[in-house]
Amino acid sequence: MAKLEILEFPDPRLRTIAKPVEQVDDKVRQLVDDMFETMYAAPGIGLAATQVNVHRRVVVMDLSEDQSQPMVFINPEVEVLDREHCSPYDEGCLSVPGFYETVERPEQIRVRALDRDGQPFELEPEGLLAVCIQHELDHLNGKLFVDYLSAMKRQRIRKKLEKQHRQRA
Ligand code: QAP
Ligand code: CO
Repeated sequence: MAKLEILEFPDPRLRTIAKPVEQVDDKVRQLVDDMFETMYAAPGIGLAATQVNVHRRVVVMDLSEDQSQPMVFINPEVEVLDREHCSPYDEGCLSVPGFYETVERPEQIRVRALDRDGQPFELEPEGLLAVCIQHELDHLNGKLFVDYLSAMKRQRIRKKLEKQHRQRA
């Protein structure tokens, strides 16, 4: 197991579009394990491979309080079942540390993905699960929750994070 480095906004590598996983093999399962270790250490509730600079379509999530509900989504696809009904949620992101902003997303979705054994499964998630999987799928497409905010809010967040990165260097 290894903890991986998390890329932070506005790192241009976060804009990479991830490629599908062709075969769910031990190498992919190793990545999944390392992503869980990284996410639990943070701590966070969701992490996409893009955020650890691996540009493959892999997402891990755990919404429980006690690391008891690990979920793996390989090559996830989201189908919006009702475009009209969106719900607001205060989102954060391990790649945008310290910032939470309200984002509206469709609440009725269906998710199809492969699990860590390469078996296909389907979900109709609700609430935070539905929000989180859409947030993570966005990462695989090079999109961040700050992209839904006004240019002014996004710029303010970018400036603050750039300043932190300069101070760290
Ligand atoms: C995505 O985000 C998410 O700012 C997962 O300082 C979050 O795990 C989807 C975190 C909320 C929907 C709603 C953020 C940790 C973790 C921070 C995370 C921070 C430390 C974020
Ligand atoms: Co995120």
